[in-house]
Amino acid sequence: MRLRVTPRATRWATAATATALAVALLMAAGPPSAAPAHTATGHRWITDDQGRALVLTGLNTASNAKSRPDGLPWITEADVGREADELGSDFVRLLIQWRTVEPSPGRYDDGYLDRVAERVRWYGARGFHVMLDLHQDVYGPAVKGNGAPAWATESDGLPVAARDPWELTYVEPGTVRAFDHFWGTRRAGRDLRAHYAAAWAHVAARFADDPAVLGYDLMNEPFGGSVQGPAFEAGPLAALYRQTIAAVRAVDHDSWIFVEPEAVSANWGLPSALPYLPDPRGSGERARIAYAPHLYPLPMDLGGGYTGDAGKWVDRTLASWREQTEKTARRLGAPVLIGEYGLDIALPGALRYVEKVRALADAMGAGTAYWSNDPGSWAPWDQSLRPTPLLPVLDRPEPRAIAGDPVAYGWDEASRTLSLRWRPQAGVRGDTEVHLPARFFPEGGVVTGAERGRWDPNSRVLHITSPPDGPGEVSVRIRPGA
Ligand code: MNI
Repeated sequence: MRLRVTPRATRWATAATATALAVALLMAAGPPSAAPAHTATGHRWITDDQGRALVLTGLNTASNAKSRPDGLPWITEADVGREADELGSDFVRLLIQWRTVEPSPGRYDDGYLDRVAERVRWYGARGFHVMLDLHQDVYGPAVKGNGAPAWATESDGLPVAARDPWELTYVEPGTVRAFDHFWGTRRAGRDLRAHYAAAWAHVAARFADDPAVLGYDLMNEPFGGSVQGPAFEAGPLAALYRQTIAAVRAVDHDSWIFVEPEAVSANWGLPSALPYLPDPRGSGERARIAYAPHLYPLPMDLGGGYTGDAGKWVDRTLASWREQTEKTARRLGAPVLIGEYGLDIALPGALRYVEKVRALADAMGAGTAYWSNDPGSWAPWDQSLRPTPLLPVLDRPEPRAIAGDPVAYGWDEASRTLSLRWRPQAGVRGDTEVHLPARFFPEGGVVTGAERGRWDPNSRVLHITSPPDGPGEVSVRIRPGA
């Protein structure tokens, strides 16, 4: 399997399998359980330590951490600097691996966490927010995937053949068995979930007081082995999340905890049955559980571009993905972050697709992490670290932090206008900050409306201070300055 800059499947032979799986999952998805009365029904936001709503924009860094023995991504500090200067990211989904956190049962490698912390400092020095992602695909290296250590892989000697496309390795007998033993759904055995939760507690204790670390993505693209759909999400997956949330909260009261749905299904815009997950730090506005699903429309998994009939199918997927994501987020009382979206930018219509996803995220009030920061055909930089045509598309005018309750925001390229509305909230400190790329705002931006803007040419951020006794709603439009 090729894990680095993962190529999508190109053979339509897999379409039948994938469609059958999708139909089976659609039929299996039952009605979600009712939201508890204390769950917020309005839109929730990921907030910073000043209470500002964050619109996070960045890259997944990086796929090659999956396969490198040291479990670290390829980047140096200079690459983080390039990302800040050329791309204008303020967020990173940083991949870490269970195998390198806990190389033998109950023994943690703090040297590894030191090296992760060093990378967190590179980002923190440039004002980024970091989300740590305990990544897995296809369970772990012992069954031809990445993530789990060999000691936590029990495949009962069943075979695993590496399949092309790599996603099919998920359904090899040994891989399914390893997942079943992890989830404890086949027989009583070693409690691997307790190890997983304890490993997270160890990581969270290390980063609880690190101001650059916003939170933790508990498991990348969960897969249920032989238990699928609602039985998996409302059963063993929710149980693992509750156990891990409790373990993290025992050492870290305030960081955001991100949960993902079962990947196959939710990635394609199908329903998730993930239930409400209480946060021990409090309910309603106090809870800091966020929902971080991925977005990979099936026609693109099958190697299609954003064009023709496949393009129409992609548009339908985007609409159902939004509807299902918002439904699940309401049930969870959680803000949304698109933890992954991405594609080979050589595919026809690829750049239009990326613009479309970003506009969708703006309309949903969701942050985005593009997959991925691995130089090559999926990335904003090529193998020589020269910008690809994706870079300017990703570097889009965007609010970063909003000092109140956002109402709406969006970029209109035709009129070169970023519009932004919010309601100031008591107790929220700091400015509203808007990132304005040089491509559209060579001389910075000017604000229309009662508010004043202060342009910082170095960070390319416009700071907007709203009057403390301002109106109920602030509405500004930002246009290129002279
Ligand atoms: O496309 C997937 C994906 C497809 C199918 C399955 N199963 C059959 C369980 C699981 C996942 N994932 C999309 C991307 N996510 C990883 C990293 O998290 C990337 O390498 C994939 O491109």
